[in-house]
Amino acid sequence: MRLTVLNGPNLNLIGEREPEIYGSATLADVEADCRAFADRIGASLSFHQSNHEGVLVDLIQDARVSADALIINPAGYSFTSIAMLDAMKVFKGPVVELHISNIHARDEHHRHSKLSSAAKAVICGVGPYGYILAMQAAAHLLGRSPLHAHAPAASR
Ligand code: DHK
Repeated sequence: MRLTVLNGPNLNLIGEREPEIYGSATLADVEADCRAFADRIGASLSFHQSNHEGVLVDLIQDARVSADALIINPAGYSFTSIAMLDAMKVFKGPVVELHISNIHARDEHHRHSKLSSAAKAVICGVGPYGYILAMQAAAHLLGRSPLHAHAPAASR
């Protein structure tokens, strides 16, 4: 099982940036936890961050051939990027959209993600642990849940 985790703009600064919203873990801490969890569930992990929309579009396109599931925290591009939405729609496997904060409880600029319509699942408000939940969700949606509890729902 091949998982790709993509991080959008300013997520390279978590740990330093608005810690009351995003917590004290750095993106390197998050990546280390994701790698440890990937090992535990027998997944390979590709983990990236970019501040540039076009780079993120390229990475989403690359995931078509390199990943079985895509986990994406689009950060500020959640609210603006039709280009990322279009790229996500081409990805055939499950897409899990993730936000560290609960975007629904935030100000008007951070409330409505344009990208959610291309996601199979959306996780938000759990803090950096949301990355682990998103990996679990992706494994489950691929029928590879470590818990074998339920079969995934058939349609997006
Ligand atoms: C991260 C950001 O950078 C914001 O632009 C989003 C998201 C929320 C997060 O919670 O991970 O609004």
